[in-house]
Amino acid sequence: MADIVIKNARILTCKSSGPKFGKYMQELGIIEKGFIAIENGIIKEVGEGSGERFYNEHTKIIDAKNKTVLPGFVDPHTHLVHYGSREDELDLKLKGVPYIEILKRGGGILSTVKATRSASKDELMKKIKKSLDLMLLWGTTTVEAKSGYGLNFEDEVKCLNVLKDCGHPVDIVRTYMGAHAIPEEYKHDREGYIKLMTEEVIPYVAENKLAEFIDCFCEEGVFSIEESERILLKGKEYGLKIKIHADEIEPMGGAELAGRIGAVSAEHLVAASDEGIEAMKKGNVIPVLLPGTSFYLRLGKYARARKMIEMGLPIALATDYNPGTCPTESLQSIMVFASMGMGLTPSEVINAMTINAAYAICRGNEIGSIEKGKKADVLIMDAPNENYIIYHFGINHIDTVIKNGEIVVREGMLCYKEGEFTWNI
Ligand code: IZC
Ligand code: ZN
Repeated sequence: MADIVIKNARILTCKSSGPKFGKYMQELGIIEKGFIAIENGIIKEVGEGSGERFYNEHTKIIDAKNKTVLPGFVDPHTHLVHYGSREDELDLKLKGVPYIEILKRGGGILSTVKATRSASKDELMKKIKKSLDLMLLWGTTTVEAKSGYGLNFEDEVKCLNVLKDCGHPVDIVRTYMGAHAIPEEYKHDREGYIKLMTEEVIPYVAENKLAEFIDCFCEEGVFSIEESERILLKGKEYGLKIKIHADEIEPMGGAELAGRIGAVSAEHLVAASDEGIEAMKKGNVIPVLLPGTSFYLRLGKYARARKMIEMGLPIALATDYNPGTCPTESLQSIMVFASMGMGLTPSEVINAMTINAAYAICRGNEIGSIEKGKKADVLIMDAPNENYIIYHFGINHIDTVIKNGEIVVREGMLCYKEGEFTWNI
């Protein structure tokens, strides 16, 4: 018997036993008129028909006629935990002052560091819960979240603990990203800051299981290739898995580095070279593309997604939600940039935000598709098909969100009770 059965559904299962690469990114594993039976937070069965054999008097039956049903979105790259905002930089940005120049003047990341350091754990918690509610409302059921606005020992640990303790229905996968910028107090002592990370923070974070991944902003004017390699490999030595901000603005060779040191994913890649893409393929690195950031930085170009797909890579997409270069929690907004900016089809976009995004955070066996035995993270969208979701843009198509088998959004409105969700993955 099932707790919930969704029937009359056009289901995009996104079924796959690994990340979908190359031409397989076109396949959504569609069941035209099917059902999903959910019990104890898990998908018990998926198939054609209405699943009557799973009904009893307690089963909640949801009729999804004329709607599209798909896996909960997975956002594999966000800077969720931060305080304050940076709308005051909009003017500089529009006047053409480059992002890295704003950072060099003590703005950008460093202004968010100031705000984050002075915020209490409670204040940060309140802020991230507001963002997580928005994510849920727009269909995101699992999110990766990086530290990187504390930069000293105490505030990095504070931010990772906020993520760990927040108890929101959206599952959070934590990444330590002390290598996001050199903090003001180490402006003349880069080596001192790198030592703080590699000798004190990384061992503490790993031993206390505060993060599962390590990430580094490998960029001209931020961390060099050599520094990034040293920091990321120290994390690996302590059991953290590697992610890297690679070739976002300048072609630094970050993609090549990702391939060489066994990164799970490399992110951004707007300026990645052919050799870099080749190295990622050889090293089984998942490219996580962030087209909302290209748009918002007014770069005038996007990562070469089509080329990566032609070369047989599995692409994932993320928001990059952060207060500087992409202040949005909405993956549905990112869909439009992925499609209109990079030429991805709706099927490719949906696979990139579900099954491939799940693999980009090493959760491909649990989430990212609608398959028997996986977590019941399911979206019902008020759209007749996948094309419509991108075609009618800038609005929220979510009707219902089911997270871990619980209905948390109904008719586009939040309906979970605070305090009842305490799990974390
Ligand atoms: O706050 O500017 N790119 N890190 C790397 C960011 C953007 C976040 C920010
Ligand atoms: Zn980022």
